[in-house]
Amino acid sequence: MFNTFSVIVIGDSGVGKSSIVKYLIEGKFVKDIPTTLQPDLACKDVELRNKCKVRLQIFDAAGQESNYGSLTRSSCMDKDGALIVYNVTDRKSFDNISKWVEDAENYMPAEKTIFIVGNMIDKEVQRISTLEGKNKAANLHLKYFETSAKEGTNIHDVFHSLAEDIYAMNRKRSGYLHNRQNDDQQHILQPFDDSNEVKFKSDNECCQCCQCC
Ligand SMILES: Nc1nc2c(ncn2[C@@H]2O[C@H](COP(=O)(O)OP(=O)(O)OP(=O)(O)O)[C@@H](O)[C@H]2O)c(=O)[nH]1
Ligand SMILES: [Mg+2]
Repeated sequence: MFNTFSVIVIGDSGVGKSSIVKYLIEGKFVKDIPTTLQPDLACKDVELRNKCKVRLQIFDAAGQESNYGSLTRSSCMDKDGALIVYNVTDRKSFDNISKWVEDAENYMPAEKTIFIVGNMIDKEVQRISTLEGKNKAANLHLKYFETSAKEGTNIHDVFHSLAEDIYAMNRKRSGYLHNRQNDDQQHILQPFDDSNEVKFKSDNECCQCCQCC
């Protein structure tokens, strides 16, 4: 049995959300992706440091439709994690990060993992500095990553780290629930499955829930 983590990629339109997800799935930069009008679902299996395998269900949100304020409770309520993406050469998308975080805080479950991602670091134009990005993320108490979907920089790392942190968060919660369960002598929740025995049947094993694998 796999642990499946559901994550959402949000941020202003055009910051590269779909390109990041495409690179993760296809291993290459796909040019001229049309703007996302309906949220897309992709799936990626990730092996954690402890060899446990988890499945990421990745919702690539439509930046245009889900402009901050219109991200809905239903699109966020069951998510374990979120990547909030901005374009390092677009100040407006950077300024809007706090609004996306506010939406995520409002609509996602209390237990969640959110990363800030500055994308398009390959661009050779004046950009928002790494320090400024890091400071903003630190003020929001969130981890910060920089990526290039064009060159593939840090794309796998960011999803891998997200999976690791969600896993750690779930283990912590599971431990807490176990303690409560012992105290209360009643069943509260199935323990989180952290078995190292979990293995893929094949590299291409599919979740049957998306178009991508
Ligand atoms: N140079 C460069 N261009 C990028 C990068 N990521 C995306 N792009 C380009 O930026 C444009 C927008 O990328 P998308 O992936 O469609 O952006 P999006 O955030 O999904 O946009 P919406 O679907 O409208 O919300 C496209 O022309 C991409 O080719 C990157 O890392 N570097
Ligand atoms: Mg898109």
